[in-house]
Amino acid sequence: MTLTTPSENAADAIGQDEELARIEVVKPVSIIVPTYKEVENIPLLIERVRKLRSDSGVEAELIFMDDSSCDGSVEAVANCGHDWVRIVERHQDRGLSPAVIDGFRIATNPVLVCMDCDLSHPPEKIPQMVYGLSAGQQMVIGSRYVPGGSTDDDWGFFRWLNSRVATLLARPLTAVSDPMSGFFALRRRDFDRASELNPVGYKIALELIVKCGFENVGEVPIHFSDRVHGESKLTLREQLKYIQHLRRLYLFRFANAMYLLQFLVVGALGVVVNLVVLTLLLMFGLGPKTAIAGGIVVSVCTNFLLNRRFTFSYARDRNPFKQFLGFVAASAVGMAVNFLVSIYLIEYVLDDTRTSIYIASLCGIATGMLFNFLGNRYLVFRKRYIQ
Ligand SMILES: Nc1nc2c(ncn2[C@@H]2O[C@H](COP(=O)(O)OP(=O)(O)O)[C@@H](O)[C@H]2O)c(=O)[nH]1
Ligand SMILES: [Mg+2]
Repeated sequence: MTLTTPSENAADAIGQDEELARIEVVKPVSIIVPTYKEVENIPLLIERVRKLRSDSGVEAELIFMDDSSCDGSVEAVANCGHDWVRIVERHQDRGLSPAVIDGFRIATNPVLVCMDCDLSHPPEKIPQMVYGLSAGQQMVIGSRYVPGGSTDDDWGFFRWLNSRVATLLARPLTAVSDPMSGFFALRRRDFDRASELNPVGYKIALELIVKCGFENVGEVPIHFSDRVHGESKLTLREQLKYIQHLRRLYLFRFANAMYLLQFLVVGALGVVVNLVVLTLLLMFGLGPKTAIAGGIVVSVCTNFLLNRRFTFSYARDRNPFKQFLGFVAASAVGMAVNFLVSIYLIEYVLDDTRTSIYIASLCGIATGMLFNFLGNRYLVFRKRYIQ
């Protein structure tokens, strides 16, 4: 392993000269670059990294993780004439994040860097990022949004807003100002400790921050240049996957609160279903008791399906019929309470006008839902819930 001292430039740029004395090494770096149809950019990035190596003394290997672009990328790397550059052609589990994770796994150096191939991210910032790691930070992000960071002028308002809203949605997970960045560095040993990596879409840095439990994340300002060659692969579909990704990360970080929240949201939808069915049955001339019972039965079924699909989705692979029986058994008390409270209110407290039936039904739903939740919380889904 080759160890070199950090460059003076990096220390100056990060503004922590006094700390330089206690920083001993800049470790060799593995730069992982996910690529898909980037043949024009590959030689340009190799040249930038070659210059970085010779100017800063940082020892770096450069690994392109290519998802079978078949556009001459493999040949471009083979012909570059540097033994510190290689390309891995992937044929399975395609996608940006899986490519980066695979790249980190095969990297040979103790510092891992991820960056785009399109020259949006300046490799010249890598020494400064590695310096941050040496100074104790767990991850260092090349950030557009810290003082000194910037983006090209032709970022339209909607692109800017999109990025900002995405960042805001991640705020409960991390206070980092640019967790959407695809340019970051971390230690290999921290990556190896990450549990259950399961990123969907593009936000691999956010995935690592949450799954590695990073609290000390540094940010280095970068100028984010728009790509000149090739096209962005960030489609609307990829952006929608972000919502799915966020849900998983929130579940990972705030498991118990998230289960409860989802159960309540499903319950609230159940109220709507219950009332719609009740209204329809009354319209068809059925009596209030039958209509209330019908609303309860239908909403219990939809609640089961939604809870199985979302709230307790980890249990989706289990037998649905058995689960339904368990759910019904656990909810039976809730249903009975719902029905009895509604009937009691109509018969003894209110009257049987339409408004009274609605009020009685809502009171029944609220009490029944409480029993329903307790039954599921402490019976059907008990083990996982407590974990
Ligand atoms: N291996 C692999 N790389 C990808 C894939 N999609 C995008 N990339 C690469 O990931 C990096 C970021 O993608 P890009 O299209 O620039 O996204 P943007 O910067 O958000 O517009 C680029 O180097 C792409 O070539 C993919 O499905 N597989
Ligand atoms: Mg890009």
